[in-house]
Amino acid sequence: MNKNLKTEYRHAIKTIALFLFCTSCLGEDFQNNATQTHVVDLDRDGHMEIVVVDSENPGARVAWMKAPADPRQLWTIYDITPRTVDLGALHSLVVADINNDGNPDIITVEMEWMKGDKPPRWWAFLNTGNGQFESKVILDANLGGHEAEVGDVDGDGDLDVCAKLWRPQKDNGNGGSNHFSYLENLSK
Ligand SMILES: [Ca+2]
Ligand SMILES: [Ca+2]
Ligand SMILES: [Ca+2]
Ligand SMILES: [Ca+2]
Repeated sequence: MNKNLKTEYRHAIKTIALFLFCTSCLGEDFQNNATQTHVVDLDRDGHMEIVVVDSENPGARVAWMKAPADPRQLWTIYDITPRTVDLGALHSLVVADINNDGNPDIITVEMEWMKGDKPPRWWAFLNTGNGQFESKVILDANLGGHEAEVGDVDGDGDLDVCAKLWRPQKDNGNGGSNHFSYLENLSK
């Protein structure tokens, strides 16, 4: 792991006008079955794996799946959900190397709308190699997110994290208002 890694992020919040789609027009079946996936060589063995998070499901999980020698046979699933928490819905999945050590990491964000055991948190699962991950909360401010993205927003060479939300909750960390949140990666 990069010795210079700092997992702290600087948080900036802006209240912006967000247009929210009518959830009822999508139907409950869509919401309950939605899942986020990403295909990537997670363990850097030259073969692709699949990362998956539940979306609008209570008790959402984070996991990755590895193919057997014959990928037409059953794959093995490795659950990396932190054991001591009950996560809220996870409608965000980004796989990117956020600590610049060459291993792809996993970023996800709990939603405000369907909470877990605590107010929504932003999570990084740092890939320490050999299919192992170190879970870290990178924001714990009662602010949820939906469809998070990463990018080098400030142009300093490390990946920052941004997310808007699906719909605000009246008790959220922004006084119940909509928000767009930007986490500045302090690795560099
Ligand atoms: Ca692989
Ligand atoms: Ca990494
Ligand atoms: Ca940056
Ligand atoms: Ca930075």
